[in-house]
Amino acid sequence: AQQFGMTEALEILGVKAINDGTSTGSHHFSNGDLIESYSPVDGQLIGKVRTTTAADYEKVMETATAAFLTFRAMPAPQRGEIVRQFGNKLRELKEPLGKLVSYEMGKSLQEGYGEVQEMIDICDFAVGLSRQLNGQTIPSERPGHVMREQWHPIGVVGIISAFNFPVAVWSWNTALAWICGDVCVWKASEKAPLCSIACQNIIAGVLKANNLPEGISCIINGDYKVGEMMTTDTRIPLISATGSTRMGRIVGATVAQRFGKSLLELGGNNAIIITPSADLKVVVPGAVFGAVGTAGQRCTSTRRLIIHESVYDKVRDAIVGAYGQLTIGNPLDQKNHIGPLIDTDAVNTYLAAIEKAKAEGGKVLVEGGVLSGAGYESGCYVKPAIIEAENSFEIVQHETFAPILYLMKYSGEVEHAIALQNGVAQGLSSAIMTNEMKEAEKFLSFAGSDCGIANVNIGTSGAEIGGAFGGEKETGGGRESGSDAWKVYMRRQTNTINYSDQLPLAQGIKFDL
Ligand code: UN1
Repeated sequence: AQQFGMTEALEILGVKAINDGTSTGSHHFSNGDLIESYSPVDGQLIGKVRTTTAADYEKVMETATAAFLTFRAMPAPQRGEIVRQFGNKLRELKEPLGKLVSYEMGKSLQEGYGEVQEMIDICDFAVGLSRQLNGQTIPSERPGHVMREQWHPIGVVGIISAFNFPVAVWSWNTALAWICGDVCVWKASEKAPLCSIACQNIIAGVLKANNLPEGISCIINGDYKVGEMMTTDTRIPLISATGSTRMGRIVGATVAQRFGKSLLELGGNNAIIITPSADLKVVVPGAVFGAVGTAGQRCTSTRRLIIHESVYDKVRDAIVGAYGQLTIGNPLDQKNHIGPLIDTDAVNTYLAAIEKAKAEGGKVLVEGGVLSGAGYESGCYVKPAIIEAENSFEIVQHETFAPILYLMKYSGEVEHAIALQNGVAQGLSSAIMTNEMKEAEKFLSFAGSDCGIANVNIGTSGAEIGGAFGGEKETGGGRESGSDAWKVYMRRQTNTINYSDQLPLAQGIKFDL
C-alpha cells in the first residue's frame, strides 16, 4: 500500500490546511463565522471551515429540493450505479481519508481505516439493495381487485452526525437514502468539520462526472443552531440524528411537533455479562477492545462488565493485566492502542466521572489520569480506568464518553445478570460470554437483553453493516444501516386496484344507488 504523509492526505482530499475557510473545495454557500478544527492528536490547527448562515441554508435547501425532483425520477438501479462509483472512490481514498479521520478525531489509524471500510461496505450493500426495494402484493377481499404496496422516495433527508464516527455514520444514511431516491443535507459535528468537507468533495466529484445535480449531497456546518434549521423545517420529512440522549430528546420532540419522522441513534450504556463458563481468550480482547477502542468514545463502547462471583477474581485480574499492556499515544503510530479524547472538555468530563464514581463508593482498580509531557501536548490523552462499582451508582447509570470501565458482580443464575444489564435507561448494545447454550438463548430471548444489539461471545462494539443498527429506550429506537433499515428512507404507499366492472365495498358494506 502507498503511504501518504498527512499534508499529502489533506491535499488529496481537498482539505489542505487553510486559514480563511475559502479553499475547502465544494463547500458551497457558507458565509458564516469560521470553525477552527484543532487535532486532538497534536493540538495543531488543521484548518478552518465557514459555518452556514440562515441565508446560506435557504440556498442549500433550494438546491436540494430541486435536485430531488431529478433524482427521484432516475431508476433505482441507476442510482445504485452512482453509489457503486462512490464506493470505488472510497476504495481509492481509503488511506488518506482514514488518516484524516484518525488525525481530526483521534481514533487509532486502524480504526480510521475501519471506518472508511464501513463506508465501502454500506455502499456495496446499497448497490445490491437498489434492485430490491420491493413492495408486496396483498390479496384483496373484493373480487376483481388486487392490493399492492409501493415504496417511494421520501424527499430531503437531514443527517446530524457526531464527532466519534465522523464519516461512516453519514454514509450509512446517504448510501441508503441515495438508492432510495432521496437527497441529503448533512450537518456534521463541529468537532470534525474537515471530515465532512472531504466526504462532500468525494461525492461531489462522482455527481459531477455523472452530470447529476450537486444538490443530491449537501453539507451545512456549525453548531446546534444550524441543526435546528433542519429540525424545524417542514421541507425535511426525515431527520436522522446520531449523538447524545440530551440532543436526541430535543431533536425528536422538535421533529415530532411538525409530524416529521426521526431516526434517533443516541447514547448507550453497554454491558458484557461474563458467566462461569466464559472463555477468557475471548473475554479479555472482547472486553478490552470494547472499553478502550476509540478511547471509549463509541456509542457501542463497553461501559460495564457484569461478572459471575465464582470467576470474578480471575476475570478481574486478567482484564487488569491486559490494561497494563496498553499503549497510549499518537493514534497515527500503529504501535499505540489508544489515542486522545476529542477535546479538553471531554477530558474534564472523564475526570469528573472518575471523581463521582469514587465519591459514590467505587473502588479504583486501574487508576486514570491525564497524560502530559512529550507527545501529549494537546492535553487530550487520558489513561483508561477500571472501577469496581454498583449498577445503582448515579454515574454508572450515565454514559460517559471516555475509557472508564465499571466492574460489578452477580451471583446465582444468569437472570440476575440480565436484570443488571437491563437496569439502565439506555438500550443500545449488550453481550454475554458463555459456553452454555441455555444461558445464551435466555439472554437472546424476549426475557433477555432489552437492547437493539445482543451478542454472544463477542463484545458490544464493532457491529457489521449488514444488520440493523440502533437501540431501544433512551437510545432512541431508530435503526440504520443493514437489514430493512432502508424502509425508513422511503414512504410507503398502499394501492388497491379494481380491474372488475363492479364496485363492491370492503367489509361487505352495501351502498345501493
Ligand atoms: C457509533 O459509535 O456511533 O458498532 C457507531 C460499532 C461501529 C459503529 C459505532 N460499527 O462500534
